[in-house]
Amino acid sequence: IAMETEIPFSASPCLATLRLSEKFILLLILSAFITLCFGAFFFLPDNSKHKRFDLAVGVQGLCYSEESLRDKIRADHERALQEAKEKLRKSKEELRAEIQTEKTKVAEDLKKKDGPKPLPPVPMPKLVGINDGDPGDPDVKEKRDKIREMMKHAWDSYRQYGWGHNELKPIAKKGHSTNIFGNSQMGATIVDALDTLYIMGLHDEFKDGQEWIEQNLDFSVNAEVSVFEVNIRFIGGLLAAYYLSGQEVFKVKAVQLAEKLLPAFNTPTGIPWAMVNLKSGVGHNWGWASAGSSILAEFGTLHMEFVHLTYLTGNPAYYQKVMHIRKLLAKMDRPNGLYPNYLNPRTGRWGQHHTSVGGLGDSFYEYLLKAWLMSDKTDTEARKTYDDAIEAIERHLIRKSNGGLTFIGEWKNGHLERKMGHLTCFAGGMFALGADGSPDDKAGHYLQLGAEIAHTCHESYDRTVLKLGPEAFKFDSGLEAVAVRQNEKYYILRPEVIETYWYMWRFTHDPKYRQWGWEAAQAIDKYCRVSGGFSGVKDVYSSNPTYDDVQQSFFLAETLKYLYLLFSSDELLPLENWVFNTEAHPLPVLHLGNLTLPGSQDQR
Ligand code: DMJ
Repeated sequence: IAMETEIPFSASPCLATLRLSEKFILLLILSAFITLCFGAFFFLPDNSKHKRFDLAVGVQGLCYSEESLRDKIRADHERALQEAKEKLRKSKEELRAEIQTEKTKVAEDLKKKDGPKPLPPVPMPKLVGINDGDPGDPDVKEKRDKIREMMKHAWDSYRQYGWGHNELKPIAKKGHSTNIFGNSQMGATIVDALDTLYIMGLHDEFKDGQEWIEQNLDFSVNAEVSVFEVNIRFIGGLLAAYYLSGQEVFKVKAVQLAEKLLPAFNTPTGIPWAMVNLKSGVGHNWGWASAGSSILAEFGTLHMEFVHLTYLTGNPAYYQKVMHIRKLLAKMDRPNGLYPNYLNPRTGRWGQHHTSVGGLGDSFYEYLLKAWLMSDKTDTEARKTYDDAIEAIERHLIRKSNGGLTFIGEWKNGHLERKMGHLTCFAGGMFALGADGSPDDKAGHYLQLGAEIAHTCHESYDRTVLKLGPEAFKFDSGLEAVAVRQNEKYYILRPEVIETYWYMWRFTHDPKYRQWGWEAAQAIDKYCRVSGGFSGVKDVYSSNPTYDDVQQSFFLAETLKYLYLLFSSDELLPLENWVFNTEAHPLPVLHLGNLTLPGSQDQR
């Protein structure tokens, strides 16, 4: 009773009149009812529960009304329909290639989860002549020291104003990049310059570069890069730095980057796209290239680096990719025996019939010869392909001008254009390098051809005001070895002419090649040197030229390296043991007669 009076139900006269047991039963019924209600809510199917909840919230004006929900569903359906339509518009091959890219990506992600696998140890090829190269003669040594000083100025300026950027703007004194590197900041100059620093004995600078690479060089960037440029400058540069210094980091980085390039090969034909996004693996071609074509000099300049990658990793994929390209080309008809510069990776058909030994074609021929040399002359298929290609080039593209200058023109739809590019000048060195081993004992002929091209290219320098060569020069209407159009009068620190002087020097020891090289070095130092590095010039025929304000990475990789080698003894990087990639990165000869590359048996 005392309890009764304590019960706060006193507010309700009805409850207050109930007995304790009756109140207890009432409480029990009430709690059973509440449990039932909750249970019913939880056992309802999920979607109706959410819908009710959403609608309830919607009613309060917070989220969706029933109508907006319907709109949303409709929009979703339309989007899905649109995507399906787009998929249908793509060809079967494109879809297959896309699926393949996706698959590779998933496989790569899975691999990454397991962590990077250590690379298998492989025997280091014999490395001969990787330091010194003292020329003996004090006068030559002085010239060599001057080239080393120029390298130091180029490097120090980049170190100070452009560090980590791809290239340098030596006038504005800040970093620079071009579309070949996408929007990446991958220190192209550092990677390209490493081996030059090494052979010049600039070891502190080399270490500085190595440290940057260890700490900063990352390829998981959302950047669309040129497969060719990244291969010759980065993979070539890293591999050469690895072989010269023995530092594992360079090999590891080269392989990481190579993996990022592989999705570019997922095309209907296996001919790679010109560009690939390093993050997504999606590839495509340059908008300007004949009807969506890939470029001969780009997909044809991967062989040396990819063979080395297979050698160093034991992964046959690299070798197989480049051999596939070779086999595909071998099966194709060639107009007049010439290789057109454009090939469509979707259809496997040639694009515009334009053949050149300069831009768009050049290093394809170079790599055929060098594949043979790099295999210790065992890759006779490459040699034969080179010989056949050069024979057709000589027949259709090489002529003598009225003034007696041998030049290599360009073949455009059945017509010979009597114009030669600065880029084409590398061919003098190539002919000399390929002389030994040429068919029908024509070694003398090819050495002579190399000398004639070197002479013509020297004339193209000598006939300017600055004694530097223009980008392109003509051989008609009385004009010989001079640029006619304003937009062909520039010099952007290119190496090809000096490259040919160096090869000619190695094969003939004719002092004129050192003389010509020295003329070029002095002209570069006089007209291209500025306080912030070295710059290209816009008009080699003007005594007061304007600068283009770019210090190209190949100036450090190639131009200065070839000059340094020209004034060194032949013991530095002998050509019997080293083959230079097209960016002047030396790779050792692989004695493939004594070893088998993984994947090479399947190709036969
Ligand atoms: C370099 O990147 C390479 O030599 C390439 O093969 C073509 N030319 C540039 C330098 O001119």
